[in-house]
Amino acid sequence: MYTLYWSPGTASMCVHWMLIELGEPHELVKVDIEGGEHRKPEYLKLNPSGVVPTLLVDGVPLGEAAALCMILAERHPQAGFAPAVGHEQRAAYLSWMFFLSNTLQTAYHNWFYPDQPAGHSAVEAVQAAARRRIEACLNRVDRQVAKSGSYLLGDRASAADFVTTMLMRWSRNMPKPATEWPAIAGYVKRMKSRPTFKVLYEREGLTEWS
Ligand SMILES: N[C@@H](CCC(=O)N[C@@H](CS)C(=O)NCC(=O)O)C(=O)O
Repeated sequence: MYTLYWSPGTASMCVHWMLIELGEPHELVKVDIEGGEHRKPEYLKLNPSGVVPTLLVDGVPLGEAAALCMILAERHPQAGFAPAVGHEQRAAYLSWMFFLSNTLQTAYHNWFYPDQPAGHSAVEAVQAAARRRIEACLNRVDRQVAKSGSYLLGDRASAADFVTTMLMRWSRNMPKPATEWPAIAGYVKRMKSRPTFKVLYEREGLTEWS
């Protein structure tokens, strides 16, 4: 049994999606980010960074969306969402997961929360830098999916694809959305055609980019 602390369309989305894909029993606890619930002491006890998601795994609170997807993939290997240690795609899998989480996701964080790095006076400069960085990352993702086949690592979906699709979605209202990159557009369409995507959207109450 898992418990996911989540908020619609945020970094919890890839974890939620994987829970649905895996068919594992889980409880959902919605966190009201706009109401500041993620900064309250009770939530900070679970996630000291004060962000969503948090996943209770056997009662232990864990954070970091990409890591949570990796943990789920490894706990349920029958789904084949993580190349096993020694598999030829293992190194690429680890490398992409860190790139997605460490480089692309952090650039998005600056785009969506531009006052956080240096206050309100620096918002424009932070957003301009974040946009440049996001678009450079999208160039890389586009080149990768153009050469790799159906999914990020090849012909088989992995945890990296749930993280990637979520991150592609986040650009939908940006000046140049990810779907303007040709290979990403086909990739996103493929991922969105998974029946679980519809379930995820309904559960999170999302309508846009559907
Ligand atoms: N590195 C964290 C980042 C999570 C994150 O930034 N979550 C956002 C929502 S997408 C959040 O909770 N933001 C609230 C805030 O920063 O105040 C992860 O991957 O879990």
